[in-house]
Amino acid sequence: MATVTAAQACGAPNAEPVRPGSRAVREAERARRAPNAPVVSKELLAKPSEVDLGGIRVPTWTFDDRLPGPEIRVRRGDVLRADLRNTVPEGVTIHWHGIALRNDMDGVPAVTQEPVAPGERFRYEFTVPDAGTYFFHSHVGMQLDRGLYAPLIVEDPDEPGRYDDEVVLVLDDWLDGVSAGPEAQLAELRREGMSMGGMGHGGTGGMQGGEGHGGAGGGPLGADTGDVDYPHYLINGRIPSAPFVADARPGQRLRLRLINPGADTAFRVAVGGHRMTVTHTDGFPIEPVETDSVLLGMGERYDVLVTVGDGVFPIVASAEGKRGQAMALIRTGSGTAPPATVRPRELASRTRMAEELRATEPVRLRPGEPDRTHTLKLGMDSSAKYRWTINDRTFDQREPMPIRRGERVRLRFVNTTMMFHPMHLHGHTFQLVGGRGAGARKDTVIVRPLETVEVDFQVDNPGQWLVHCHNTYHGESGMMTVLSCVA
Ligand SMILES: [Cu+2]
Repeated sequence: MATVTAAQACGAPNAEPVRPGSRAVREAERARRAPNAPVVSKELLAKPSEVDLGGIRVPTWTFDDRLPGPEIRVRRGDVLRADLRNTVPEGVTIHWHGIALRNDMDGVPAVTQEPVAPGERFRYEFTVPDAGTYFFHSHVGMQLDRGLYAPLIVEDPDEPGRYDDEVVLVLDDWLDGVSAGPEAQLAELRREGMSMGGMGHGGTGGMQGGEGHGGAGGGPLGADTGDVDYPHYLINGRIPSAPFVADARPGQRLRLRLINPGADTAFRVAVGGHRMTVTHTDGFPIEPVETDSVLLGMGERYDVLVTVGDGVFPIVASAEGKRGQAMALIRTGSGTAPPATVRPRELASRTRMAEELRATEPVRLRPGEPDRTHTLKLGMDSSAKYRWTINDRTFDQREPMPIRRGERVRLRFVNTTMMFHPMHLHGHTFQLVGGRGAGARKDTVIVRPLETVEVDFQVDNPGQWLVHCHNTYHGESGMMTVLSCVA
């Protein structure tokens, strides 16, 4: 079948796609970089490893033998130089999730680079323009559902610092080395189809129940929240019976940086006995709101402030609509640790969704109408067992969608399926449209069953940019496409 180029799709015969290796990409990087920008160097070794989940040892693939991989911490404006050496038996890339970086460092196979072959090295080097909570992960195949992920924290030198200390909490759904590995799990879904594979019982969901919020019953994400029934859920690589513990002092104000690199699980997070104040989502600040819990789709991040009491408190990340949970502890004084199955009452009340949030004034897009709108119909091919599509096409059949530098582009995600899809855009941070205007700035947005969500962004970063469902099983089964900058 003939490939349709972005230029043809655009209808302008002289419009050429801006390639990752093009001069426009190099010049955009030069414009971002301050003359004496500090360089932060990091070596990353992708390797087969055995990790301890808390009494359960499992073989998997890691960065530097750790789960999560080693945290990288830089300041806004720094240059991050990360030298990847790959010793796992498949090609690996690193995607710097949420960072508006130069296109040739974005780590997307078939779009921005070839996977780094076993035994090979690759140097990622780019300016980090925005502060916030991010993470990095391999973007090859099902590797995100192994251990190839780690937090990336970008500090803001000018931030007023309205907190005493911070805790990075990385959530995950885990099966690698326990039950079937991710490739076998995907093969089973393709063999059995969604209704029989994985969750296998129609996804009874609704454990949190009765919010009347979503389009398909159950909790706010609908009745069917996932395809895979995981044996374990983790916070910072630990199961609830041997949890990660954060030590603090009573009365301290903690900034919790919540990151969901899970492959097929949304997490509802609450701190027992505490309310939280949400301050950021996907790295960018919002007008603070109080809540009992936040809900993170795959690929999303939330920063919340908690003023901790005296004692030992659970941070529970409940697998939304599934059985099971992850747990960590905050310990500020004496007290008995709660059991691994503790269900803080904060989980039961209504959670905050992204569309209720407003960007702070400095990070809002200027009010205005889009120059161009692309509709992305999220679908499932009912004639195939497990085939997820955007505009009726899988990734290998994609028709890149043209965008032009300087344009304001609207993406309209139309979900025609009965599952939610956390849609992630590379290279840009969009703004949610609707509500009271000035929606949150994000790079990943939950699109609930049968729902339409619109987001706007300013095309200010030239290149070829992936947009895809961050459910790894959906993405790998076709639900990815490319926004193609044309010049
Ligand atoms: Cu999806």
